Amino acid sequence: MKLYTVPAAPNPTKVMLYIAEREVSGTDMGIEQVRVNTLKGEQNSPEHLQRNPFGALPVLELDDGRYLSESLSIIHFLDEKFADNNMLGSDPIERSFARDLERIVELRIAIPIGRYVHVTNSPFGLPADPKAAAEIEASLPKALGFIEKMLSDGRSLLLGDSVSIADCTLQSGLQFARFGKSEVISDYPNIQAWDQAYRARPAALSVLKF
Ligand SMILES: N[C@@H](CCC(=O)N[C@@H](CS)C(=O)NCC(=O)O)C(=O)O
Repeated sequence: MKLYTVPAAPNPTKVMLYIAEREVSGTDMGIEQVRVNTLKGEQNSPEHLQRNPFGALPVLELDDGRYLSESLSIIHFLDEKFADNNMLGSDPIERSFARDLERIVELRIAIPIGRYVHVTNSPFGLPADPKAAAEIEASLPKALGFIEKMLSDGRSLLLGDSVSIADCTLQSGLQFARFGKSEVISDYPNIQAWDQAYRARPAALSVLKF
């Protein structure tokens, strides 16, 4: 299989962190990672549009030549395909809580951070939009406060002591904030501590660039 991806972008990073975490814990998925340079617009090349007509990353090319083009679908596919020692586990309740928190983190933190970077300091050179930036600044504290409170019991990772897909997604969003020089967690000491600890993990060290 091949993963078409790009460093620093949140959705590709989420999948790269998931794969790296699984590799560190002993699962070699044999996935070749192929870089598509979004700063050069390669995601809109005819070659990539044939993989994903929406011109986005990541894309997982299966061995039969078909493509999965949504980051979470890719993670769920890999977690089911390589089920031994998988990240989501087999308990329906634990799996559901991990998925639930991942959705909260992506929809309420990672996606708004992605938009925030693009309206304040876009790597694609998009025009600044102070009104949109202010709206996102106003919306983020509710979700960040929720995570801050969750971490206040001293747990090392978002769902306890085992890494989850929510950790991968939160770090992918926070890396993009660092890439875009957006300070989003300075008022949240528990999230800062989580961030430092997560970034020291071997999987994170092998994936993160910022
Ligand atoms: N819902 C998709 C979103 C994919 C997406 O928007 N990827 C971004 C990078 S984080 C991208 O490829 N952007 C390039 C572009 O929009 O031109 C997923 O979760 O994979």
